[in-house]
Amino acid sequence: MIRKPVVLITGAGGEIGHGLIEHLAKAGRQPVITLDVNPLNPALGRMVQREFTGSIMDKSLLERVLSEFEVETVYHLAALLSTRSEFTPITAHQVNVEGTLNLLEFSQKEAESHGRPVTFLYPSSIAAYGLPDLATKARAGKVKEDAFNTPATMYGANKLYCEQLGRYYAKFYKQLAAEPQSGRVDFRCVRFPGLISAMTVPSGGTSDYAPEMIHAAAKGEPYACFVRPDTRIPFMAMPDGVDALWQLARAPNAQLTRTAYNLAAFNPSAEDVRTEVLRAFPDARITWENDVKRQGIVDSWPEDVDDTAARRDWGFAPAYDFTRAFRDYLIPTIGKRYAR
Ligand code: AKB
Repeated sequence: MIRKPVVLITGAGGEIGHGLIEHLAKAGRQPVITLDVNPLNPALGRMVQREFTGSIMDKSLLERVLSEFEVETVYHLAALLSTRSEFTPITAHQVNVEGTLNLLEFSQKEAESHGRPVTFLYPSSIAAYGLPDLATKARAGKVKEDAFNTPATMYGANKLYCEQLGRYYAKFYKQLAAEPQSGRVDFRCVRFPGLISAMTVPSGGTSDYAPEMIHAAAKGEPYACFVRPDTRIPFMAMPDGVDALWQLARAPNAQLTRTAYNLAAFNPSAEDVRTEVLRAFPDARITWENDVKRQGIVDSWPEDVDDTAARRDWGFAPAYDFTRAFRDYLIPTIGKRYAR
């Protein structure tokens, strides 16, 4: 049987998956296959060559994918986000860590069977950082990749560890074996800020207050923001997030000096987001109702990150700053979405 070269997206029905499937379908370079616990919405499903409905924990399903397809690139997006992971830490570990290990091992086997490295794209997060208090956060400013790697959440710990697992597969896998085994998984990772999409509302994250505020206003619903007005963390418009993954996937390996890269775009306070939402939707009803526990998580994330390495190594350059993200992407697209 001749297996077909494809791109595999796990967690394809999630926020990033939506944008990525559309992006890859438009680029039209390689067929896409997907794996998600839920069926894709039919419009997305039509853009992919094959849709597997199932879990990344199901090794026999991964074997089936391996037997039918030559996977050359993996976008491993499936994960439980930070808020949800705090309620179910063991499940979070299973999905976020054991699931990622399954996908890394799957990629190693794919590469061994077709004889070329598998490019493995992994979205990590600013949750990989853990700043001890607000004074340190203010002093730290733009945090570099190797500083403050002391996450305060299960999700952050899972992401940081999986970054290391990916690096192990890329550089040291079975280093004592007679034949070198590493390098078959070409692991590349970005630490995403909070992502804001006009098309989907996130679920289970702690940076969700910004997208929730915008979507609620567009739907004409009231919104009680669970963080303080002065809360500040990095955010990014979804098209830039999708572009970044796609760009990193295509960068020549020799140019990459790291396996995990910070990405920065804009870092408004929650009050800045509210002000911009009110400019577009003057009748929006946005109030403040602090959730001290979720606030603690957001306070442990940096207020900004240093993305010099991504800009230098593979030309990362986000198209949307705060104002453009709202005026050219979020407001026009969201308006159309809820007008339907
Ligand atoms: C979350 O809030 O858990 C995510 C993230 C910052 O990675 N959006």
